[in-house]
Formats: sequence, C-alpha cells, structure tokens
Amino acid sequence: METAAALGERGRGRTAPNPNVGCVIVRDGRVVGRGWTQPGGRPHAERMALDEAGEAARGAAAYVTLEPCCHRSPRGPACADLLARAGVSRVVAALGDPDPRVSGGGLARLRDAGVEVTVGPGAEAARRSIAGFLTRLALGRPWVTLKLAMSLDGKIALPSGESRWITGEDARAHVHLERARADMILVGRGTYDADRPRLDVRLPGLEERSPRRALLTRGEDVEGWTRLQRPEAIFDLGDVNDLLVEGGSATASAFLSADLVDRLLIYRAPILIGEGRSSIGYIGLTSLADAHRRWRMTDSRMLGIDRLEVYERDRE
Ligand code: AOF
Ligand code: ZN
Repeated sequence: METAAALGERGRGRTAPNPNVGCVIVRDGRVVGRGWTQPGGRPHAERMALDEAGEAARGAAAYVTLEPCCHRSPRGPACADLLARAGVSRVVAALGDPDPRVSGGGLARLRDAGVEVTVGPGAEAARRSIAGFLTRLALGRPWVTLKLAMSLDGKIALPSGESRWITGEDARAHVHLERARADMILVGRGTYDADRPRLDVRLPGLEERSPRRALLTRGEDVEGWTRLQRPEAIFDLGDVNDLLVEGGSATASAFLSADLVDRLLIYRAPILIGEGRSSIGYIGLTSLADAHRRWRMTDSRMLGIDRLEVYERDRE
C-alpha cells in the first residue's frame, strides 16, 4: 500500500476535483500493474494498472489507496466493474471513498462479484497522499500547506527587507517540487508587490505543472490571479484539493490565526539574522498553553545545508 500511495503522489496537484489515487496489482508476489489517477482525473488509477497487467490480472490482488468507484459516469467506466471483469480475486483498499456516489458501494459491488475485499491496511500512508481530496469532502476546503523559509532564529529578512536568499538551491528546488504537487498557490499582496513572483515550477520536465495562482488581498483584482479577500474564502474554491500558501508573514499569520493550516513546511537555513523580519506575526495567542500540542513532526531531513521540517496540525 505504501507503493500505491507513492504512485498516487504522482498525480497530486493535477487531478482535482478528483482524488489522486494509486493502485498496484500483484500476482504471485510480483507487481504486474501500476496506476495512478491521470491529469484531469481520468483514467482512474485502477484502469491504468489493469491495462498494464492485462491477462496477469486474473487471480491477482489489487492494492488501492481508495475504494474503487462504482458510479455511472460519462467520463469513464466504474473501477469496481473493471476489477471484477478482469478476474482480480482480491482487492485491498486503504480507505473508503467519502464521495456520496461511491461511499461503500464500490466495495459492495466487488463482494457481490465474488471478490475478496479488505479495507484498512496502509490507511495512514493513503490518508496522507489523498489528504487534499479527503479534506475537501470532509470540510469543504482544500488541504492547506504553509511554506516558511527562515533563518535559525525564525527570520525571513533583514530590517531593510533584503531576503534573497535565506535558503540554498536544494531547498528552493524542493519548494518548486511542492508547487508542482499543489492545485493552487497563494501569496499575499505584499509579497506580490515586492517580488512579482511567477510561482511557476522551474524544474526540468515539470514546467507544465505550474498551478493556479491566488492572491490574498482586500484590494483590487489582478489578471490571472484568483482573489481571496480572507483566508476563509478557501471554503468557496470548489475544485482545489491542495493549496500551498507561500507568504509573506502577514498572509502566514492570517491563515494561522484562522486555524486554516494543516501542514507546515519549514526550511531552516544555518544562518542567524538577529534583528529582522519575523516569519510570522500575531497569530491570536493569549497563553502559551494554547501553543502546545498543535503540531506534530511528520518528516525531517537535510536539503543541502538547510533543514526541512514537516509538521501536521494535530486536530485530535
Ligand atoms: C477510483 N479511482 O483513480 C479515482 C476515483 O468524475 P469521475 O467520473 O472521474 O468521478 C470522480 C469520483 O471518482 C471522485 O469523486 C472519487 O469518488 C472517484 N475517484 N475513483 O476508483 C481513481 N480518482
Ligand atoms: Zn474509478
């Protein structure tokens, strides 16, 4: 299932409003088919994996990060039917599909067709890889990642505003990778005016994956940018699964104050700035007790000489 989730990650940022599902088909201990939801949401992951497996799918087991669909769609066949027809004998799904058109119906259809069905293994990895879709269906808004690039002492610029660069090339390349995995990137008006950022993906082979751009501003519209007046406007975005918030500090603070950040990417450079501009400002804290038990580290690694730390909001 870890492999299926990793395959699903390949579609991240390009399948919305569909989930980025991953699928692996295994026959006699060998992988015979691999698939992931294609750009635009179709073909579905199972379809792609079955096409690769061909006849080898007969009697095989399919591992999918999400319950196979069963709905009638003008966009393509139902994966539960495709799996049953291909003669797959076992389907392991990490998670049920919360889409009301599916919602257990895919698993029921497979069982009716005599396929052995297991639900649950690898749910954690799957939940992480389809977090955007799951958050959108559960809460009506995208899964929000806030990126912060800072010095060891939490600064993003000198008092003069000079900020290029805090982190090194490897860390910046990683940010571009994260952009490629988002459906939309948002910055504040201050960052827009100061940097006129292109927010595109400048990585070889991934240039086509530049996401939609959004601006947090009470001011006027800018052509080519979606305007959000307040962080809460993300509830109206509709078809965005993954949103990446890239700053600056006022925008980061606004999203944190509204408790609308699900994941933090902290790129920390081995430099000290001292007096300077803070990565975030007021976030509505009145006591230290409220600051604790909010964030849980889920990853940490070196990117060149910088350190990346990933935290997820603990909403339990
Ligand atoms: C799967 N495998 O790879 C995906 C699924 O617009 P449609 O017809 O493609 O349907 C979209 C719904 O299909 C979506 O909301 C979700 O329930 C499911 N997505 N299902 O079996 C996949 N991407
Ligand atoms: Zn499907």
